[in-house]
Amino acid sequence: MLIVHSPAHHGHAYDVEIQHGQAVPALEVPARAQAIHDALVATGRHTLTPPGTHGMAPLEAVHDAAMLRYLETCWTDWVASGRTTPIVPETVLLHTYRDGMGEVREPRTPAGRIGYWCFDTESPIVEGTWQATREAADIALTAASAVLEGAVAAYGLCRPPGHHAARRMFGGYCYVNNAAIVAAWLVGQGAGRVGILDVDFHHGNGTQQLFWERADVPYASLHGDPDRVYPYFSGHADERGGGAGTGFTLNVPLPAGTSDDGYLRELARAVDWLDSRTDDIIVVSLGIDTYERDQLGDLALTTEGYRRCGELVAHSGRRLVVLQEGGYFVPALGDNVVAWLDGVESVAGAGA
Ligand code: Q9C
Ligand code: ZN
Repeated sequence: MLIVHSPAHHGHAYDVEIQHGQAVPALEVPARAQAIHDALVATGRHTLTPPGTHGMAPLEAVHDAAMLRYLETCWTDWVASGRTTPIVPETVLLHTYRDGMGEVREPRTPAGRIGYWCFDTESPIVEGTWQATREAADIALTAASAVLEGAVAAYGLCRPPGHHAARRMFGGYCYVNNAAIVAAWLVGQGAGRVGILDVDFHHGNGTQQLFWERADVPYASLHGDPDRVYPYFSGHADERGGGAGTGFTLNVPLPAGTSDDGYLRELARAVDWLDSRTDDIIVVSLGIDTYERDQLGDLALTTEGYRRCGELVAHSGRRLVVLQEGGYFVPALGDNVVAWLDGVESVAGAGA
């Protein structure tokens, strides 16, 4: 299978993140993508390629131009304001902040601006964040181009991940939404209705928001129940889309401890749902944080389970753009991604 990757993600690195008010060792680390890369190379069965450049237009099609400008320039402004530590918000804008007081304005100072755009304390920005973010989007678009040009499947080793980034808000280790950028771009290229299957442990709030009112990009997500886990505010089963997109969002919240058989049953339902609303291509937001040993998730998938997942998704007969999202138990990440893609190839053929 074609694997698109870039070393640019190594520049997006910081030591700690703030979880529940505590500084803890960063979980979204370069070693994640390195481990996946090394495992894919070790199979000797995949073709690795660097991303091509696609410019800003595909990003601007889904994100607010002012947010993209912020991401591009914030590190320089932060350093000019005398700070050198990773950018993490002190204040975060709540929707209730200006109740009865009119519109909010984007703050002018770097310390104020971050809390206008970023919704949590776990997504630091450092010097190399923008370059890594740009290249992750280019990785996703390069994988999508290959599929558009005829490949049955391609995998983008995106880091940072993307599915928590919304039109004008980012967080959850995500800065721009790689899967959404690709789906919108594919629609624009004439691919018809493009489905998104999100199997990261966390609900893809950003992706859901971006396509909430669209019938041409159906969105299906399996995730830990937001009544229990991050991102808390979205991903309930009664969220089904709005306006022209009513009925084109499917949320499947899962109980803690869900293991391979239970997960695969729900996955089969979600793939059928998506299949009947998609013309040709499915974009997969592949999170491996559903793994039994993942410290952010509480589901219990196994490496063999991931192989079965890949197989089941490939049985849809849809062409697949598979993009990396989360997954934090580094020692098993490589094996698990290899297993998922093996599952795809066992159905779609080794040339997939
Ligand atoms: N103590 C992705 O997997 N933080 N993002 C949970 C629990 C979740 C994860 C904190 C961070 C988002 C792409
Ligand atoms: Zn996740």
